[in-house]
Order: sequence, then C-alpha cells, then structure tokens
Amino acid sequence: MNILEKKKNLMKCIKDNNNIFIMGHKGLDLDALGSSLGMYEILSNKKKNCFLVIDDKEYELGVSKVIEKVKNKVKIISSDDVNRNKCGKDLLLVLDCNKPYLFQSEKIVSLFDNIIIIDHHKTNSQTLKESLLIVDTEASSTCEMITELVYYYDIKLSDKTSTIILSGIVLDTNNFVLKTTSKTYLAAYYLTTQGASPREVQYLLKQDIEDYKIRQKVITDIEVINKTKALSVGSQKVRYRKEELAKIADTLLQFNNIESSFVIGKIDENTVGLSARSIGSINVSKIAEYFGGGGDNHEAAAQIKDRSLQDIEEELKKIISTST
Ligand SMILES: [Mn+2]
Repeated sequence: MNILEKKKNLMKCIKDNNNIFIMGHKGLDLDALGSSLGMYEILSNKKKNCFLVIDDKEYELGVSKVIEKVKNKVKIISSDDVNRNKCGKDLLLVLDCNKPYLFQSEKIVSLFDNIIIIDHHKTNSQTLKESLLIVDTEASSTCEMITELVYYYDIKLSDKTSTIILSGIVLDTNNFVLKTTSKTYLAAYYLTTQGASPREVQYLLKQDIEDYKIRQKVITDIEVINKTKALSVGSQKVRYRKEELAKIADTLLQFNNIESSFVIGKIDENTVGLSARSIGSINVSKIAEYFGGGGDNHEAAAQIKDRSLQDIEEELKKIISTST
C-alpha cells in the first residue's frame, strides 16, 4: 500500500495530537534516522511538539555523524523520559520497523493510545496490530515513503534534512541497485531539488577504514555457487557487527553474474549472523526464515544461536545450491 492512500488517516491522527514521539528500530541506520528526522521536521513545521526517542548506546558511523549535526536542534530523549514529557494528546510514530521487539523501545508502546507505523518491511504475526499501519513493501526505503509525502504536500525541507533523507535511500538501495524503481529516482530527484547534496551523502556513507579492512579480509574468501550465488564466511576469530555482515553482502552483489549473496560470521560467542541479498529470482527471506530470521525477497538476515560456523556454512551451502 502506498503512503498516499492512507494520508487522510495519517494527517487526521497527527492533527489530533500535539506531542509526537518518534522512534526507529534498534541499531539505528540512516533510513530509520533519516525518515525520523524528516517526519520531525515536517511535524515541527506544523507546530507539533516533537521528540526523537533513542535508546541506542552506540551508533554506526553515519548515524553518529548525523546525530552530532542535529543534536542541538532536535529534542532527543531516552525511553525513560517519555512519560514525563507526555501531555495527554500524545502520538507515537514508529519508522522503518513494525515489530515491537525491533523498536528502539518496546516498553513505551503501552504508554500510547495512538500509534502510527510507517515502514517498508514485510509484516507478520508479530507486527504491532494496535496502530495505524502504513506499510509499503514496494518502497525501497522508509525515506522514500516520507519523501512521497513531502512531495505530495509540497513541503519545503531544509537542505540538511533533505540530504539525510537521501542518504537513507542511498543506503537501503545500496546506491540505487536494490529495490530501486522510478519512484525511488523521483524521490531522489525531488530531494535534490530541495537542496540535498549528493556529495554530503557520500560523506555520511563513508566507512571507517578499520571496519573496511576487516570486511576486505572476509570478502577475499568468497565461494561462488552455481555461478550466480556468492557465499562468504567470516573468520572464526573475529566478531562482526550485523551491519558489517550486511555491507559485505551488499558488496558481493557488485560482481559480475552474482545475483544473490550470503555472508555468515560470528556476532558474539554463541551467535552466528547471516546476511543475505538478492537482485535475482532467489527469495532470500525464505532462506533466512529457515534459520529463524526474516526479511524480504531482496534482503534478509538471521541470528543463529548455539551452532558452529562450519555447521551453518555446510547447511547453508546445501540450501543455496538447490535454491532457484
Ligand atoms: Mn529501511
């Protein structure tokens, strides 16, 4: 469903509430943060009192750059401070996730009667039902959805916010590759007319050189299965962040003939992370679901507890060599 189809309900719900608490998923990325800051700016312009709820203790590089830039202009609070800032006409706006266990804070959900979710991920039985659910799985990113709204209502965004929203689109599409449609380009075009700087986007997406070195080591160890599927296995000794595995999977798609990519690596002592991407016919969410995770056709992930890396590698190889 397109965000514009629900715009009436969305706008009514926003109109009826004065205090708006905005949050993304745990482990913020530029799509969650970009869409949050986009909504923050739109709603602040409509004279709403907005708060950005963040509980993350650590940020990935791009997110920390953005937070550093906006922290004096945006009210950032932790979930513990939500109650004390409520006024009776409060709305919780959740972006880029729809299952409470993925939210920055699950516990604040019960404090709200009015909740809106805007997201591009698939829903399932764990999706929060007690909300106005605006999910468009065709959209490349939540930032693309927010941009549609901005475009429709002809809202002027600041250069800075336009840039952050564009960076969310660039991140989620891996530079306009994954899930990119004409609407994605239209959103990018529109954000650029609003002052978004592609140069600044590149700066926000710049990687840490040490992280890159770790990634490069994994990437040198690639097995190509059935000519179109790439599998990369992390070093037994290294603990990877989930985002690192995801970035490796993104990178693998850049090679000739590769239509799907699978990366596994230890994320802590007892857990192996799997990150998978597809630009072809393979539905990677099915494979992630098999390992207890999820996602959509194009990108998916799983965390697998109490099994060895080799064990998972063997099983995964079997599955992907027979998947079409
Ligand atoms: Mn996203």
